[in-house]
Amino acid sequence: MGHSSLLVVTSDPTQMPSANAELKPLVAVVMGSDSDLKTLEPAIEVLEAFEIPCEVRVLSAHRTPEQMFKFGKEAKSKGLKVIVAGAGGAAHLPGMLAALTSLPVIGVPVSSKALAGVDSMHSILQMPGGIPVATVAIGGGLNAGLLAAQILAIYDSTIEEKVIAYRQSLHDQVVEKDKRLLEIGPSKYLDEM
Ligand code: RP5
Repeated sequence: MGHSSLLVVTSDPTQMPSANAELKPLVAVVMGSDSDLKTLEPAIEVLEAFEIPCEVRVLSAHRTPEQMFKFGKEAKSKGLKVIVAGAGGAAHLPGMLAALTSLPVIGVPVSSKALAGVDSMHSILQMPGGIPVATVAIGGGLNAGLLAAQILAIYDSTIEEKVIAYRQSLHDQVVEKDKRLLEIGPSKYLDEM
């Protein structure tokens, strides 16, 4: 796994802990099927890059409801602080987990074959009053991981510094691109892309 925008937070990627490191997980990244893993991968990557221990699970609201229920009921007492939950189609996992725990749940709509993820988005987004799920864009794994980090950053200044450094790196990349575009013009720039 690797993401160029994240290089700012560690100069040596080999020193990054794995997603399922020995440390007690603070974030859970859960998905309805292993077919969702590609979509959730950027969330796992950014949490790894920020050195936030996380637990990665496949838990289906429909195929393994008992496992999902147990996970949701035990999440808080295990020390988890935030749950990132991705699902596609009739995407009930994020909402069901939100119903089972008071921890914040960030929902990631996974793009579906039939409806390009609009079904997933509506399933995750349209929660009844009282049981919120913070829903990111269709396929928005990266933002889900970042939002989880930002929630933890409220009380952890080390994580806050990493969030700020990450944003600075985004800023610097755009400034650099603008500079290059001005230097060589759009047609040469496109040739280089
Ligand atoms: C949902 O059904 C999963 O979240 C997944 O996005 C979708 C399809 O699952 P698979 O048939 O690929 O296992 O529960």
